[in-house]
Amino acid sequence: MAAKRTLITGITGQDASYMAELLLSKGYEVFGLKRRTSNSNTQRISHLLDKITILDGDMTDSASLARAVKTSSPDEIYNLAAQSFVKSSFAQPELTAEITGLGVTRLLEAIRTHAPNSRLFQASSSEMFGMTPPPQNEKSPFHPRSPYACAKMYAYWMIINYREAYNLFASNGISFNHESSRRGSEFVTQKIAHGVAKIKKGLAKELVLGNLDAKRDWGHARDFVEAMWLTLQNHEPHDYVIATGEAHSVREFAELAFNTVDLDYRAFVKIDPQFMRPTEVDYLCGDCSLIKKETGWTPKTTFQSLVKEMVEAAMEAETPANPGEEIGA
Ligand code: NAP
Ligand code: F7E
Repeated sequence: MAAKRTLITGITGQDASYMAELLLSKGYEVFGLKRRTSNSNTQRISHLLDKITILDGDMTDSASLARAVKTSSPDEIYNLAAQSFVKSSFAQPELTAEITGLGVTRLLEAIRTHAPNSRLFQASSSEMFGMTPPPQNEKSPFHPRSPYACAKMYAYWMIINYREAYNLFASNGISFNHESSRRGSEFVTQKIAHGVAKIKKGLAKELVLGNLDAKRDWGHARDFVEAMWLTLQNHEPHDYVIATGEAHSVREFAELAFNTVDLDYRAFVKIDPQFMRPTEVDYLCGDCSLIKKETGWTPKTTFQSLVKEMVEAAMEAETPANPGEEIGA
């Protein structure tokens, strides 16, 4: 039997790096959509570059998406591209809508024209629940609290609309936060992990954060891409919440991360309102019983081992000769 073919958008991102590893291990032929950048940004997939085919394209450019879909002729498509940083979406709401929202419509049109029998996974977000109290599941109402979440809402409904209107096999995975040592440096978990490592090694004196009371349901990206793959192996397209079912505050994350290297976070963490958001999402905790029941998926990584893994990786990466980037955002 011929190998299955897949197109992954956002191939330079955290999730795509794990998704490409997973699909290669299953024998897929992998194509990755990458936008042009002035500097190389393929660090997360450098170990995979001789095994996958990179296609040039941008979520804001319909023709490039159509070409990518036509060239890859995929059985499965994982749309992991987005302007994914919530805080930046307040500064760049229109760009976020273009990439994270309208980009999905462009991709759906390319699929409808060139690969109508393929299966599409859309990376929807728990941010869409926003103000809705936990536990959040597939039946919970949405109340987005950022331009990012609004863009994801638009994309979510376009997936459902194209499924109903054109019979496309298109599914939303409503993922809660998932992290790893490959997480972007501005997200709070990675900012804390590297802040801890810098302080422990004498490369920084403090770590400046925003709202320590926000609660998130944090899982591991490696576990979450498995749920994404399982979502597309269903007989029918279906939207699922992907989560661990356990929430912790930013404060708890910081406390545990500092404890990992025998430090007390209270001595080093400072608060600066510049890291707060105009509208915050206070408490996300997913109820993932449906995907567990229907696909057998279950998250494997505990909160404690996630924090430990991220701090240990940061300790290895941060050296006086290579002090990493300034931690902003
Ligand atoms: P990420 O690390 O920020 O990766 C995003 C990817 O999208 C990068 O490869 C980025 O390319 C690419 N991209 C951005 N703008 C683009 C454009 N105009 N055209 C083409 N590609 C573009 O995000 P992630 O954490 O892997 O998340 C993957 C997806 O899941 C995203 O859609 C995100 O919104 C969603 N999601 C993530 C989480 C989470 O906790 N990680 C939770 C829920 C949903 P560059 O490298 O060039 O910037
Ligand atoms: O913030 C608080 C911040 O930026 C988490 C994306 O993958 O998950 C992610 O979005 C919490 C927020 O992730 C700092 O206010 C405190 O309450 O790591 P974050 P996020 O906004 O939850 C969802 C599901 C996605 O879909 C997104 O794509 O931490 N916080 N102090 C801080 N956050 C940051 N970044 N920096 C701080 O200094």
